[in-house]
Amino acid sequence: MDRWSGEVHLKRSLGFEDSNFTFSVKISDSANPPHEVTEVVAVQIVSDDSNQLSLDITPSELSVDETSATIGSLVGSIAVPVAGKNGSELFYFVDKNKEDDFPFYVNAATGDVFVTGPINATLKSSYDVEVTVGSDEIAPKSSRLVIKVTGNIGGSKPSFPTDPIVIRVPENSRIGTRILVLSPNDKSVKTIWPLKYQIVEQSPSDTTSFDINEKTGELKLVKSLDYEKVANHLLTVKVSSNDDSADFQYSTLLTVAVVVEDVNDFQPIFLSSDSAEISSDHPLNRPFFNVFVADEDSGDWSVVKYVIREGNVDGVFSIDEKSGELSLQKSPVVGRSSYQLTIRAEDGGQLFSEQILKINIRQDSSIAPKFVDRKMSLEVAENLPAISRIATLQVIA
Ligand SMILES: [Ca+2]
Ligand SMILES: [Ca+2]
Repeated sequence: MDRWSGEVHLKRSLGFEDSNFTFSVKISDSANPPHEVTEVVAVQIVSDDSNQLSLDITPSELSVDETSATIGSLVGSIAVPVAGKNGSELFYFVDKNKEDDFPFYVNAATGDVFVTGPINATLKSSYDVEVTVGSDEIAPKSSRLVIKVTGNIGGSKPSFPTDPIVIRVPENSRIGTRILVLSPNDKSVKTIWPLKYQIVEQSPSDTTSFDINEKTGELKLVKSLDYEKVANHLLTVKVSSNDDSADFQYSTLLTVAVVVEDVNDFQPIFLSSDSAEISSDHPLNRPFFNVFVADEDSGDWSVVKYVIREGNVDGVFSIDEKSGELSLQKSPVVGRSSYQLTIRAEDGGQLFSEQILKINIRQDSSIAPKFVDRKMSLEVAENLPAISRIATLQVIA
């Protein structure tokens, strides 16, 4: 204060953090003794926006390269340029609630930013967070920090084996059997890309025989297969990125063809009669009866072989192994009225059935006409024109 003019000057600059001042001023004149009066002067510090401290962090954007950064890598440092202030008094606080899975750590005292979790530019190329900056003396203020992740964007998309994926499954596979695990060719992609698997279509549509684990891609059997009913199943599987918030979305459709393999689950069933009749003078080596069976399997599992197991006294009868046609090898023993043959029909998978066939011998040498062949079935090719000859039935008079 100038003692003559009364001008009051600042000796140092004031900040927001300074408290208000009061001081007493004594005024006196030159009389002897002087007249005196003391007044209290209050100085109020008024905030001046143009001169307020800036709490914006610098830099406001950091960048990290996924190919070189590992957990613990320093991304960079943020700071607030505060004139005349010791920066170490400031603290930095990141509000992580605004950013799920924020794979970075900001040191509250130094402003150093480190990598603390997996980063992948393909999945997420930018993190945008609020950093709260303040100190014991400065009211906290939010500031925006953007961390960019650079690297191989989109370069590591999952790829899958050949489409369609064909798998062969035996029809007798148990429910719960794991028949396939869908997995990207490059296994390392799996951890970067959390994938979701869904069956979007099954054909035939009325059979929902399969179920897929949404996370693991494990395809399981949930209903019994039956080769005889449905030999081929087609599944359309949607594989997509599991994280809807990721920057880079991925989705593809895969076709899985399930080829059901036949299993020998049917034994031959006799369809022909269990009794036959033959004249005692029937010519030798001429079929007089046709044994036949049905086997609902396919291929070798349905190819049947016929044998006479028992009752063929003196080897009177023979059976054609393939056709099941019974013939006489020898004339029946004179006076014998019947034979009981045990016929076995065995398929290529060694399942079999047996039938006891009673053969009555007519001794009368009857004069009645009779068929030469007693075939029970005729084969007719489709598309044969009408009036085509399909067989000639021969009769012995
Ligand atoms: Ca069979
Ligand atoms: Ca079968």
